[in-house]
Amino acid sequence: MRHFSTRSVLTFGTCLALPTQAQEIKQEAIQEKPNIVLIYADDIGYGDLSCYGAHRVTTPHVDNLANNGIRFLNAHSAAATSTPSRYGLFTGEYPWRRNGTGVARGDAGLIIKPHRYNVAKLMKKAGYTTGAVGKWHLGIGEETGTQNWNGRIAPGPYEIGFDYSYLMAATGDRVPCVYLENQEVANLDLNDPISVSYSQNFPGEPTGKDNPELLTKLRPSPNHGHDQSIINGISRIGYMKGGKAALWEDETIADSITSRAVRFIEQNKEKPFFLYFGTNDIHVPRYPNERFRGKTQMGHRGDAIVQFDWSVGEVIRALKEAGVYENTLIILSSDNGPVVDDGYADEAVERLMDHKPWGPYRGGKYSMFEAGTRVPFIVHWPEVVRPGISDALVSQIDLLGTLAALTGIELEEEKLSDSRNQLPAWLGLDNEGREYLIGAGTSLMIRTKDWKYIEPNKGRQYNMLTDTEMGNSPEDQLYHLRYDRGEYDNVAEKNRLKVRFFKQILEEEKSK
Ligand code: NG6
Ligand code: CA
Repeated sequence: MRHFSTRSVLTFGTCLALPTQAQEIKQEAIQEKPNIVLIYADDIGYGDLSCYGAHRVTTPHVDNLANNGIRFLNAHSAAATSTPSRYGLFTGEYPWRRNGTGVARGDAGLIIKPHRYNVAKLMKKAGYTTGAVGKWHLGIGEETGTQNWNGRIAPGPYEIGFDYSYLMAATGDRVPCVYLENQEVANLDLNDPISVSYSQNFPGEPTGKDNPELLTKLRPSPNHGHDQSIINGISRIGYMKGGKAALWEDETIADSITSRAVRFIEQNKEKPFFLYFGTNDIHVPRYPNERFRGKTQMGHRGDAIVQFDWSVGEVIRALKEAGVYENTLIILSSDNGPVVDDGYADEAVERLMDHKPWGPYRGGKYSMFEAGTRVPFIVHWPEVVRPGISDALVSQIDLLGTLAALTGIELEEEKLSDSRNQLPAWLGLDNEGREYLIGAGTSLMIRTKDWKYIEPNKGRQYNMLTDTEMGNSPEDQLYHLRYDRGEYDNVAEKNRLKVRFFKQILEEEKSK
């Protein structure tokens, strides 16, 4: 492993002091305003990519970014599920500070309020054209359940700073199963209007529960719900009616959203742009395109990883064709850790073999243990970043502070919230990163580079449905991650002082 010995100094607003001979070029690159592309995977675990050790699936495009950028070993999403992670990613505020940031329904109102400072607003201020493509899962419209899906829905991504959007409102398994382009349902026939409900079915509409014979593509796993409206032969969470011409087909979601991401790059290549590209892969229902079927021996889950890698390759190709690849900062990560059975009988469990989606870590999606939030994280910027591996403690919560530093915008503390400038670490010039990072599940936890403390709580310790060890315990839990990355040896009893110290920091953070 290459360790970076030089801690760089950062000067806001003017330039980066980089300790290399190529200093001038790099400063020029920064002053030129690099394009920024944030590729945000869904449910891809620490061990799901070949550059992170997977050998049952090959991800050449992602690996290429890793090999020519910085691959982080200790990087975290803000939470172990999607909505809170995305909330933290964009706002820089720990999601546990804010009610209403849990996994959002498909008809949730906009969760990031228009007055809230966030990454899109920052990038606009810095003179960028901003785009959001793919999975959103941050709500849209004023209030939950009040949207009229047959007109423009606001507030939404535009009101918080995105010039362009092409989005799935929530998740692949939640209605409405349509794309929203600039906050209007794409391809909608107004003679066949859309209605959505999360409380009751519409008379005469089939459901997975009552009409299992109509489930032609996937069935829900027993006791996992997912048995409401049937769209494209797959039953979902929530009820919807109408909008037939606008419905997505699961097997072409990657194609649809990737083509919009590519088009955004082509159309904006002349001026600096910020693109958030949230993939649907590898969230359930996993139903990859025929082109990717059988590319792994692991069935849909493995093939969806290959499909994700293809999407990454298309974005890279578009950047190259637009002539902006060299001066584009690409950040690739995932919203939370992996889950194998997340509610559809897609054979992910049966065909997993010796693949380890969670890498060497305990837990997974939903968990307070490491695999819940320790995710792949790659920073690639040919003009500036020297390839390497970093074990700095980095967090997606720092996107706001880091991009503010990069674009030379000074933010007041109130706007920064919990976000910090971690540009030196993200560019591979500082191998320490954050002093600590606070996460949450049923209770709070604090992680330093080497240690982790989880507050006692009464949450269930094991989720049988998803086969996840949740990391909850009525006792204090303290793990020395450097020697015990699997979190099996709780050393809280032997280190009462340390526990007290961590508790104190948590109390201070809670009271902020
Ligand atoms: C859960 C869903 C799961 C997934 C998750 C959100 C059930 C039983 N499970 O409630 O399938 O949709 O929510 O995943 O309904 S996330 O990655 O978007 O956070
Ligand atoms: Ca997710």
